[in-house]
Amino acid sequence: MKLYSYPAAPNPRRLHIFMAEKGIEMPFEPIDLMNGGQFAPAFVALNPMSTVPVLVADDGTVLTQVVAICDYLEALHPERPLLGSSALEKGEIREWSTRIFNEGLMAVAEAFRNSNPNFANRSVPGPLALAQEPVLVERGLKRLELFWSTLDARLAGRDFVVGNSYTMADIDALCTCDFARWIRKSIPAECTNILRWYAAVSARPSAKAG
Ligand SMILES: N[C@@H](CCC(=O)N[C@@H](CS)C(=O)NCC(=O)O)C(=O)O
Repeated sequence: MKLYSYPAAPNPRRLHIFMAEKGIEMPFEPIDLMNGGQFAPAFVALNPMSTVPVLVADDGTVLTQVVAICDYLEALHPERPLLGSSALEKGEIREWSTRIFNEGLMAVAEAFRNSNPNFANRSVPGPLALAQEPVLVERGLKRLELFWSTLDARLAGRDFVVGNSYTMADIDALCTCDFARWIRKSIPAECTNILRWYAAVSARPSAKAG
């Protein structure tokens, strides 16, 4: 098994925190996103979408999605479940992970990739050279405002996004909060539930991954 990654980027970081929580280690090859490593021919042959993380299983199967890699690793290492134990827990964690990804992380990504000069003509990951659209910065920021209020309401009276223990939903929310700093947005002062939760989850040793 081998992992190709750039742990500081928000999507790979979701996986690295997941692995740190479960104590999983594996051979690792860094792909330097800052210097075009994702477009090197050998990596494109592995993942034509030029995104990280990528996991190559022992039989050569290639997984390119954080959720797919986490599903696979959770099945191999069921101890300390991060994707739920009961049927309903699994559903609720996937519900919140997906919402946090779509409504939070993608909102930040939309604002970031359409404004940062280093991403000119790279407003979406992958081989398409798509120009930045200022209107998408505005849209991403509006979506982020809604995300803050959604997450704050969810965390009222709760220590974790789902259930009574730390799960993938917390990992996704933590990575989204930290990614928001890349567009100089921090958790709003009025979101006291998020701030309380963030202080606790960011103090976990696994938060240093990525
Ligand atoms: N859907 C993929 C998204 C992965 C993704 O977008 N990764 C970003 C880093 S956060 C990437 O590889 N970007 C390459 C680029 O910007 O060229 C997943 O969930 O794993």
